[in-house]
Amino acid sequence: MEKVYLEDIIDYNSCPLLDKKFVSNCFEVLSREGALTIKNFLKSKTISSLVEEAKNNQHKAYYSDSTHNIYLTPSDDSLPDDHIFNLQIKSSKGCITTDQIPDNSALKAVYTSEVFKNFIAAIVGEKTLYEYEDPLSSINIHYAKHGQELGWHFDNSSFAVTLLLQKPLDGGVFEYVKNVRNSESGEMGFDKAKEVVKGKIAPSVLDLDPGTLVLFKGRDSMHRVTPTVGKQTRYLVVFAYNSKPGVSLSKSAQKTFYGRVT
Ligand SMILES: O=C(O)CCC(=O)C(=O)O
Ligand SMILES: [Fe+2]
Repeated sequence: MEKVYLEDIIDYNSCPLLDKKFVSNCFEVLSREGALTIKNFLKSKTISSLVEEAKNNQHKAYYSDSTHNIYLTPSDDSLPDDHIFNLQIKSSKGCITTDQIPDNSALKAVYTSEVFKNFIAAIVGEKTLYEYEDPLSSINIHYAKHGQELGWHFDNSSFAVTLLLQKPLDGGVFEYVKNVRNSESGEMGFDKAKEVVKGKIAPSVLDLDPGTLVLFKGRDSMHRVTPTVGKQTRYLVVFAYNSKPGVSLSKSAQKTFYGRVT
């Protein structure tokens, strides 16, 4: 097989991932802002081939239409129905999994490369990052068609790495409010979360173009993606890592996100 070179996929001018100064600046921005965007991370020829690949695999996507609370946990019966903890939010999307992405995809070359893993680890302050043990959860592509959206939520994982491949004609905007909750201290941030949901706190908006890499501290920053508007589906890649080896996504989470378990 032909050898894949990272520098043919990633634009090293926009993202000099071996440059110590660039990496420490990324670390500072993520710590301060709760989010970091790197524009033109992908070379333009990589974007077009990945859009083509994502389009070719879209028919395999599992579409889910669900309601959930902002913490992505079951409701608490001891709290009133109208409590922010029990407020039900709607989300809908299509999703394909690692095993549905071709082995020769540039996405797998980036995700598995030591250089990229070390780059992400340094920015999020981890020593080493590990792939998911199960064959579904490491790389996902999300598809949001007209009207589909991700409602307000906090992630289960402390950080997320995403890569936008195709932007919709309108909508599909990533909005967030940083540090609503403090998962380390156990502060749930009920009052602030209520204000976010009611639109009383203006969220920050990430301006994303195809090829932009995003790192995001989603466990404490509340976020959503507004409904896609128009005929062009939003394509978004999620790279998921763990700070420990041998971790699989729980069977119940696999069922919810992917409609199947392994
Ligand atoms: O689609 C995005 O930009 C964010 C995705 C997200 O928040 C999630 O998968 O939890
Ligand atoms: Fe999220």
